[in-house]
Amino acid sequence: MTRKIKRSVCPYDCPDACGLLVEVVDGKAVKVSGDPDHPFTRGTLCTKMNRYHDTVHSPLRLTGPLLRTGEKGSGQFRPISWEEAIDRVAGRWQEIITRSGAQAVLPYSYAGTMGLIQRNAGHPFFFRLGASRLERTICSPAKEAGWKAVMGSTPAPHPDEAAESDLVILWGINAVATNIHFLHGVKKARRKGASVWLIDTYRTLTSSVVDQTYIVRPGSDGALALGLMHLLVQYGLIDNDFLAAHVQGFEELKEKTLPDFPPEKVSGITGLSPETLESMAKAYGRAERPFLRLGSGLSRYGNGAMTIRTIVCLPALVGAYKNKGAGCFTATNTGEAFAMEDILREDFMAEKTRLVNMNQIGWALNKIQAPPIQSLYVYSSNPASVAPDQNQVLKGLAREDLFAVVHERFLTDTARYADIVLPATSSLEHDDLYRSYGSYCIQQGRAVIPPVGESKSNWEVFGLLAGAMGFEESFFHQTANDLIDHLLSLPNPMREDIDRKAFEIGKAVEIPLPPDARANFRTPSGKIEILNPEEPHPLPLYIPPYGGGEFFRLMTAPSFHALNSSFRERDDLRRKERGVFLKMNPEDAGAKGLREGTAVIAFNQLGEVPFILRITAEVPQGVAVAEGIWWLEHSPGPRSVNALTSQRLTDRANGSTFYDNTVEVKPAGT
Ligand SMILES: Nc1nc2c(c(=O)[nH]1)N[C@H]1C(S)=C(S)[C@@H](COP(=O)(O)OP(=O)(O)OC[C@H]3O[C@@H](n4cnc5c(=O)[nH]c(N)nc54)[C@H](O)[C@@H]3O)O[C@H]1N2
Ligand SMILES: Nc1nc2c(c(=O)[nH]1)N[C@H]1C(S)=C(S)[C@@H](COP(=O)(O)OP(=O)(O)OC[C@H]3O[C@@H](n4cnc5c(=O)[nH]c(N)nc54)[C@H](O)[C@@H]3O)O[C@H]1N2
Ligand code: SF4
Ligand SMILES: [Mo]
Repeated sequence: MTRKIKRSVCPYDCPDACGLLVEVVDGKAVKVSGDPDHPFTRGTLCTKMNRYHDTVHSPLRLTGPLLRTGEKGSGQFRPISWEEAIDRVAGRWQEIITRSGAQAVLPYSYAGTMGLIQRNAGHPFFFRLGASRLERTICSPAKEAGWKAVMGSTPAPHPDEAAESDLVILWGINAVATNIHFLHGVKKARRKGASVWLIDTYRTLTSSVVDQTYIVRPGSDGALALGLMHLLVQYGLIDNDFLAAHVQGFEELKEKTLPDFPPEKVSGITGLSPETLESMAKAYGRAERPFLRLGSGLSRYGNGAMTIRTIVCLPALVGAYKNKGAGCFTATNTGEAFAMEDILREDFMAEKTRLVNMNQIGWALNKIQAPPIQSLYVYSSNPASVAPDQNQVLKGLAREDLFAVVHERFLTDTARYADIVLPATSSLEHDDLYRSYGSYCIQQGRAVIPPVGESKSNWEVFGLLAGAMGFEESFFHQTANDLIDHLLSLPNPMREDIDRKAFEIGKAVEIPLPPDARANFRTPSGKIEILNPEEPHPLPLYIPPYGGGEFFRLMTAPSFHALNSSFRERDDLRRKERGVFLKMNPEDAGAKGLREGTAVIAFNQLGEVPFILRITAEVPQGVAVAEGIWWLEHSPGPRSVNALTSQRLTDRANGSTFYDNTVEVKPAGT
């Protein structure tokens, strides 16, 4: 028996990017724990990853290629060899390309793994093929756009600075579920006397770790920020020296916008009382080091980018951006530490091809465009579950004339619609390079166990497909390790001062923040741009969200026990979650005669979805909450939450609007 402890990295789309210690016995992972030497993980993992070996060695893992034998969606397949699978894919693509051109092929991928190599392995291949391109904006591009409009490419503060703050505001983030290691610094601050607030649309798990939860109406945070700025000016709680030296456009905002946002009006929009708004403004204005941690939920609205942009202006008024332990954290820019262009290889694209927005895959698969999409290649994503407007997505995937290939670890809702399923490795079985977007850590994650069954990594599969398509560029015939070595051989100013020795032996290392980060705002004017002449609206303003015709605003929030549709293979986690629930306020349920624990249907113009009702005062009136994205096989009916979400995009950056939908609710069977 051989027993070894090896280092690895959590590959999931989570800001923490934890370091793992994996105990390997005879080529199998038997235990996974948090790396005590990882600066952000500090030895603890979330509930999902504590038993990652159960995911890696799950009996549900796909272990060989499959060919469809039943109807699309039925999940009936027969095993085939890798050779046959690759021949079939390449053969069918050659036919399609001859008949209609390569743009009839569309890749669909997102963040099943965050590793830079495996995540992006398809980009060079599909650029070289001349396929249609996917606009990958399902997560939070509107949040980035909102930050950028004010702060340009200014780096975020170090997340642990929260420990030095005297007022931490978790704004639209359920950190207990989605950013648990950030709470380390928050708890430290609280022990030293800091106040901690949560601003959300309902009381989440995170409410139990803060001093104050402020419940706002969905999509109203932009008005809240303007209302707080109005009061800061009224109370004289602004930093005039900082504004004069480092901020562009405060006077214009003060003259033209803020007078329109007195507490009474803002109360009407947000649902917070004028007295609450006044006490919030005083506490914020008087705090010495207020630290905002913004989630992405509030950016997934028709007004999402403007909401973030407006909130990002708030710390400028009190000069918080100059102080350690203060300011605003949205995400880190660690991706700039690597030559991404050498991974993506956009230069392989002979001419710019059509761009299809991934949030509108439902329309794209159904709309007859020239050339229509005739083949979809899905990897590292589960669009049948996670993409909005599930009815349209499933209708498109069910098209008999669509040649669908899905490269997956499990037989997901999407894989069930594939003509060919290819088995994917897990992160413990392939080589990669990781960077965190919630801290400044980077880390290598080389394979620690051999592939399960005949599974292959994204990188290997694209190598095989490149060979079958006759691509001769040497790029396609290197290993993932060759590419990692190449990237690490290129000098980069961000990696200059890292602890190289630790990095080379597989430990996580931190990229040091530039010493002048606080004085040097990386915007065109060199100032914080409250007024940004490049924006369609040069000054922030309040735009209402899209909403809809139904009574309840639907919050499609993350689950504590899963990550998007990942981890649904795990019986232990599903048992802990207990079911597919819709949470509603007691008054609302009472008014409709709905009872706790009964089957209900949430519906709108796009579709209907069955849930089990949970009645709870955690949810305010007029809001319904559906946490988590479930596989259909575990759902009470034939559709899951995204049958209720629309393909509409955000105000900037073409992002998703998962939170900007309304529903009605009725008892099941009526
Ligand atoms: N356990 C778990 N962890 C995850 C994920 C998961 O599904 N489960 N998903 C991962 C991914 S892909 C991402 S992008 C991140 C997601 O993380 P983020 O989107 O950054 O934030 P969340 O923690 O999901 O919190 C979103 C919160 O926003 C709230 N919210 C919605 N609308 C509004 C609004 O108008 N105003 C305010 N103030 N709040 C609002 C929701 O109720 C929810 O609590 O987490 C990652 N980590
Ligand atoms: N209702 C609702 N819908 C949402 C959201 C929401 O908050 N509410 N959040 C949205 C957000 S923020 C995001 S980011 C998206 C996420 O959407 P996705 O990125 O699609 O996320 P997952 O559901 O985790 O699916 C990832 C899949 O990749 C597979 N996978 C993992 N590693 C590999 C690999 O190395 N190779 C291959 N080929 N496959 C692999 C996994 O098995 C898994 O099935 O979902 C969005 N959808
Ligand atoms: S907290 Fe996030 S990064 Fe850490 S183990 Fe859990 S999912 Fe992975
Ligand atoms: Mo995301």
